[in-house]
Amino acid sequence: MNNESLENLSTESRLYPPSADFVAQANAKAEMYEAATSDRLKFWEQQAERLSWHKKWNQILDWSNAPFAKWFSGGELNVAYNCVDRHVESGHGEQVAIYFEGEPGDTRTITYSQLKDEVSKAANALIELGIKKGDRVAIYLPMIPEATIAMLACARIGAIHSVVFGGFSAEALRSRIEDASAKLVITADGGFRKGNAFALKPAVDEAVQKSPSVENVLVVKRCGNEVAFGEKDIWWHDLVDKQSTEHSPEFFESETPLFILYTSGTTGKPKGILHTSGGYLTQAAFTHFNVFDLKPDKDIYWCTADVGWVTGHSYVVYGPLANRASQLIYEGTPDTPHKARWWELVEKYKVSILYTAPTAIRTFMKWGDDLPAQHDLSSLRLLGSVGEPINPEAWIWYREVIGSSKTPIVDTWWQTETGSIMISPLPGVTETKPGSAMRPLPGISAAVVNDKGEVLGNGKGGYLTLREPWPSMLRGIWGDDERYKETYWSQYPGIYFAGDGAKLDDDGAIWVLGRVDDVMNVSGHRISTTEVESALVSNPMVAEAAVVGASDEMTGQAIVAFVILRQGATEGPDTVQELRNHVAKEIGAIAKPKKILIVAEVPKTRSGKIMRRLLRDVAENRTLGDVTTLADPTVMNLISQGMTTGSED
Ligand code: 7RM
Repeated sequence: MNNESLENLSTESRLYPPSADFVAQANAKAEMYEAATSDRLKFWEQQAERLSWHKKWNQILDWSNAPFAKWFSGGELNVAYNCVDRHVESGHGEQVAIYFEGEPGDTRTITYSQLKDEVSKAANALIELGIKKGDRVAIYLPMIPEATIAMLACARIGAIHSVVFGGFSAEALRSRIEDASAKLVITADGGFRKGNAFALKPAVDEAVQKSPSVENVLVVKRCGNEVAFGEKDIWWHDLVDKQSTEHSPEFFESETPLFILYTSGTTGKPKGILHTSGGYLTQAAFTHFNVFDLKPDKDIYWCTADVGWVTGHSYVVYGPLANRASQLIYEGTPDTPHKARWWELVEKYKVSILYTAPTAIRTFMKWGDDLPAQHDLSSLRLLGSVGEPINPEAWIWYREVIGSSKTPIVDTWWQTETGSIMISPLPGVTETKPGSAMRPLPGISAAVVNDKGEVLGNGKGGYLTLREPWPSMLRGIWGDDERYKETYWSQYPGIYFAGDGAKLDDDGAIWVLGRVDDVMNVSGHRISTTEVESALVSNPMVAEAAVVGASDEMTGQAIVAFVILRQGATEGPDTVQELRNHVAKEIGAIAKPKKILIVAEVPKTRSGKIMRRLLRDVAENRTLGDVTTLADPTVMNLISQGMTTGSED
């Protein structure tokens, strides 16, 4: 690795202090930073107390077997009890936990008391199928309430869930079932997406045929599409509906595994990221309460992530339910039946907190301001972003067009591995800069370092590291302790390396620049793809940009940009030249893209992250690498065709 600090950085001087009104009511207080600095473990111990424990812990943190942490060991709790039963016991059984809206427009409203009944019945059903503490259950479902219910039912009986995103293939499902030796698969006949029923069961049938560990398949009827039924298959309604609503939760030791979530690694084999109970729930609940400023009696919260991603685990299921949120779950895509569906939902449910990804924000920017303008979005009081660096211009658009120029924006940096948000503004406390995740949360110790691991000061760029264990950290990679140590702890011994590049500005605010392999080297200058993308998006014609470094004989790497124009902007003879000059003006001549292609789409993973690897293949005229994880594999054909006609000078 080369740590030469990032040069020619663009500067962002706009500042957004919290409003006096927001400060007056905010959950988070500035004193939290001092409290956590003066006694970090005591701070986390206090956060653990927001949960209900059956037995108190003996030790806050046991790091004697680093990098395998134990948090709150000796303590006992039930995660599902914390997310459901205790709210009913405290008199909130009639509060709505989930407002469900299916893509076709069907709706369900589930109160905490009903959720308790459903989770108890599902837990009893799992027991009837012979599922015991420690068994692995694969969940392959659309975004319907049963996804949440199935996860909580596993948690309730101490089984470990492994949610596999419903958009993944039979082979992706099979390899995950095999790696975890799952005994049960919970799925549905299908789900609704883009106006149609898409079948899930055939992929499960194919995967299960080659998975000897699977004893049963529990099938939710969602779409009513025709499905083949074999001897392992059982309808959810046949088994779950007849169960008793009574189930007494058992209490499990704090380090009891809660879930495995697979994430792609540098090799082909996905990594099963392992999370456990007490520490995970503590930090998920703490961050959800403070970063989203949740007021359980007033807010309608909506996190648009699928439960197939970690964001869906921590901020659709565990964090919000532990905090007794009322939340919206929407099954479908944002453009069905029309491109204002999300804004219609915000108006209909009076959503007050919205948490989504930059890719969605940039898509809405491209679709134009008139769609959100058709709806009353005045219920929104806080907006969040996650998944990728958010370009300053997209941040400003989000705040002005969606947030009526009033709402705070929390740009939250974290990973599947970190389990919960790590770096983010605290609304009501932090003065934010558009595009920066700002500072580590109280209790979190992060630093930007050079390749020797030396901590860098303000104004410098390097690698993002986490210096101290945190409660919701991964406890390892399922079945592969060596890979865990090698992947995260070998770059800088004793310190967690996140794999992201970051810079500190002159005030010490953190700007996450994306994965380190997304940093280009042009004539010896390290330039981040994110910064060039943000410069492009700051031009009013541009909705989205994806930038890669292509090998170049003269300069080592040359900058190639793929640009999507905003609705209404048309490409003129000078557009490409104008955009190149614009980048030179924003960042410096060194960052001027050698080549710019105007395209209709860029390749993205199903969770919305740009796949620069494929764009590099195109830019370097190579045959395309693996496209199986792309949300839409056809976009690559269009881009490759454009490459041969694209302009260059
Ligand atoms: C939550 C999630 C993790 C990677 C991470 C970063 C990137 C996520 C931000 C971000 C800049 C952000 N988990 N990332 N959030 N980059 N600013 N606010 O996305 O495991 O799927 O991905 O995502 O590169 O390492 S994840």
